[in-house]
Amino acid sequence: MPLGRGGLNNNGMRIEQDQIQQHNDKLAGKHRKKVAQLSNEIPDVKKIIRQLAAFQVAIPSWALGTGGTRFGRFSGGGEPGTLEEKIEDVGLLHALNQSSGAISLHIPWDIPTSARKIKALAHEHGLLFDAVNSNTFQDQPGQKHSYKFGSLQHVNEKVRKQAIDHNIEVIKQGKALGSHSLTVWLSDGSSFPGQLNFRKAFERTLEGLREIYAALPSNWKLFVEYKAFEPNFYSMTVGDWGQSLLYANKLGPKAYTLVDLGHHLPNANIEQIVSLLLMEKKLGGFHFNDSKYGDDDLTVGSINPYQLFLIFNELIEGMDARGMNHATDLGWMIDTSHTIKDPLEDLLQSVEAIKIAYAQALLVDRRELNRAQENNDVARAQELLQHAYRTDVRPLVAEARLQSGAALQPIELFRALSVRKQLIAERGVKTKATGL
Ligand code: PSV
Ligand code: MN
Repeated sequence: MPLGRGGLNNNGMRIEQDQIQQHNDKLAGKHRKKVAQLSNEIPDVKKIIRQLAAFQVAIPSWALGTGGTRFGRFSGGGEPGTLEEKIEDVGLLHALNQSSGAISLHIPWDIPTSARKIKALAHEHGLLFDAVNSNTFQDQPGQKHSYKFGSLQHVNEKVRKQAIDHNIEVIKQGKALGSHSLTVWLSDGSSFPGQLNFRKAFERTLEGLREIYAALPSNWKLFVEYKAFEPNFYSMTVGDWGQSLLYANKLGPKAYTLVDLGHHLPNANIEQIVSLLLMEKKLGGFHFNDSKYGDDDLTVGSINPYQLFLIFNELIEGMDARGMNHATDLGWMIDTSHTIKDPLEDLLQSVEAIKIAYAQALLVDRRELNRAQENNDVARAQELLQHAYRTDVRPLVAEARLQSGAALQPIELFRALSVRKQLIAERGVKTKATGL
């Protein structure tokens, strides 16, 4: 397909409105029929489409390059080598789906040389900065003290101080960009029984988090992310939602638990965790991904879309019970790492899966479900949930995109415009995005 306007310019690749328009015009006829059909079946379709259009998911800067495993890495070419290029990539995603209006940065992988210029560039692409992430799980070149035996939990006060200072520096960077939250994920823990005094490790970590918390601006949130195992294999100092909630409660009202879907032991009931964290007013946000075995970092919805739907079902139930705004009151972020797909296609799929699950959960007849629950009508409750889950809501998600000026079929357009080919022409075949 010829590029028409758009393509490469001085600020990198852009997708122009007329290219989206041409694409949509071709698909509009069939699309409209599907929306009309659903509108007959679903009450208040317009409201659902409005809610879908408002729902934005932040893209992690570290998912824009090809991820690797400890066995190797297969680069895909045209990866963003600079923060500017990462913003350009998220700009492309957002132009295609108008649903990825924010980027989540990882410091020091993404330190801006000029916050003002980076902010202006993001603004040009219609992007905001979501949570900034600190990194005390790797040693950086020239770093004075090693994190080999942990950071905030470390037995040596100097290591702890270094980790605290780093987090305070990340808050500073985030402030300059207009971010409003800090995500702290600690790889701290132990790999062998006897290595660590659990209580002391907890207390040291809490003490460090207290100092970081004290440095937060008044309108910021601190997200405490937990993970069951890896890189430590015997204990993790923030290993589950109970531990995260302990820290968040002890820290104060600006501290919350962050749920990364891949950070649980097999078969954990994540939807129940979500429901109870919401009840406690301590759910801060999400890292969406999918997995079969552990922290697989796979495309959202690729393995277990029903679980994703059940999580959104609890989210809506709990958020509505507390009068929360679905779009803005929690941090919605993706945390995936693609090893064999084109990262941009993969992220488009992830955002789509999230919005599908959200739309399906919006369809659940809450009054009827409540009645079924109160009457111990188990079969009816299951019917209600699965009726919503089995509804093909893709036309509604597409309609929300259409009304927002995005593409009816983002991946199709991404391919038709040969976006990856152009990025390779711009950046080269052998590129490597910063990150793991
Ligand atoms: C750790 O596995 C994690 O989920 C944390 O969110 C990190 O910030 C991210 O992945 C990237 O390593
Ligand atoms: Mn995560």
